Amino acid sequence: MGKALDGVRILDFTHVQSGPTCTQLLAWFGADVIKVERVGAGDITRDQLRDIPDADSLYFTMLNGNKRSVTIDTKHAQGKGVLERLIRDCDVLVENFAPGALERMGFSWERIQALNPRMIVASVKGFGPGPYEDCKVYENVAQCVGGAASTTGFDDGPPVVSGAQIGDSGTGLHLALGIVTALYQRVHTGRGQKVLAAMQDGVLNLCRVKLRDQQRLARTGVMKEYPQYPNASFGEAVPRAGNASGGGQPGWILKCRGWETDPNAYIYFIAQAPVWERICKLIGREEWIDHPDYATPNARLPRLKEIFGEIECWTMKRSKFEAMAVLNRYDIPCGPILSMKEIATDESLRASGTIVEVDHPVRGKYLTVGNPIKLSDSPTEVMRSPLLGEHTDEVLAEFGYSHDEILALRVAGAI
Ligand code: CAO
Repeated sequence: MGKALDGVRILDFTHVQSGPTCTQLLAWFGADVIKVERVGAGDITRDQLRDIPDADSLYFTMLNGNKRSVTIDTKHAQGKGVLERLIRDCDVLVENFAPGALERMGFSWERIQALNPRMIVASVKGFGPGPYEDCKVYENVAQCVGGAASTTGFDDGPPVVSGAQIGDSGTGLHLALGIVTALYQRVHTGRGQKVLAAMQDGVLNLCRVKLRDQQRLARTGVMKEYPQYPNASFGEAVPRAGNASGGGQPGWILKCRGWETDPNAYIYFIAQAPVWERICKLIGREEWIDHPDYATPNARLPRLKEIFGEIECWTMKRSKFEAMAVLNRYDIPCGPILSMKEIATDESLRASGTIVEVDHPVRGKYLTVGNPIKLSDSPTEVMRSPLLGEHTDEVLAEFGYSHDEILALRVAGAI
């Protein structure tokens, strides 16, 4: 079966996490992703957080599957020549260098356009245009400047960053969508364009419910689904909401059996209005079904702490999986807190291809997260990450270089 992006050639200048997430997705959809790396060194993550000496790190291998690796010294005159040839015949150039690095290499938008007017140039940067556009940015910086950190954590503690890499991988996802959209527009216009995904913007996009809340707070001075209500005061900015649900149905994390020793013996419980009666029956509080203090969602808002306390008395008598099984029987939305250990061995995630084991010639078998987006006509086959420069000769030959020319480039230190 063919792949959705068959025939799309991507010149991949990305490194670390945000850009590689994007190009790995495009590779899973069938694009030919040619990762350009520094001669002798490669993507810095190849040797960051190593667990096996001399083997590419999991940081690298889990973000660069299904790609080909070529090494080119883009500051070498002959290396630049090779790049020009690649630019002429590729569809997309993706990069997440520090601001200005691509221009310093000699590849401004104008220069790339002159070489290939159909080329789409896609970039991740920390910030969009403005006072910080020249700044380097990493994941947690993006979480802080995009509104996530100030709204995550508990009211009596400092701002907290999430384990979900919404700054890096989240922005990579945004960029991938921008690229396929630009490819689609090119079908009609025949022209390439610039695609920019700024990490601050990407995080803010994922935090838009908090900007919603900022405006509600400014208008009404209170947000009744927040744990601060009714016993604590609100300030001028959206506070940290602990584990409160970000939507219209109240939720909280509740202890389950074993919580004293197991840090993940908890379940997320949503007191969804349509199943309120079932919740009351299940926990043995039938009198709440019609009681005016509990019968309606609005009446319950000032009593959420008490209500979740009562529900917790029920969940604490069960393991998180037992609670999940019973609650689902009653159509009550909930989710056990799964540890990474549990996720790594989850059979259904393996069966669906969301967790995949691949074999690497140096490190052996490793687990990776497969394509979370499933296309019925474009199935993903997750493949291992390339070794540094593994495909330099192969790719250069495809772009018309003879064996002798490749040898000469190598001797000159350009590849
Ligand atoms: N051959 C020769 N030189 C190369 C090369 C190649 N194949 N590939 C890269 N380089 C050079 C670049 O040209 C650049 O040189 P100059 O600074 O002299 O122009 C140099 O390598 C370093 O690039 P960089 O500035 O992007 O890398 P850094 O480690 O200093 O910064 C990062 C890393 C991530 C902070 C920065 O790239 C950045 O802010 N990127 C945009 C935001 C982003 O994506 N952040 C997420 C990263 S994941 O947490």
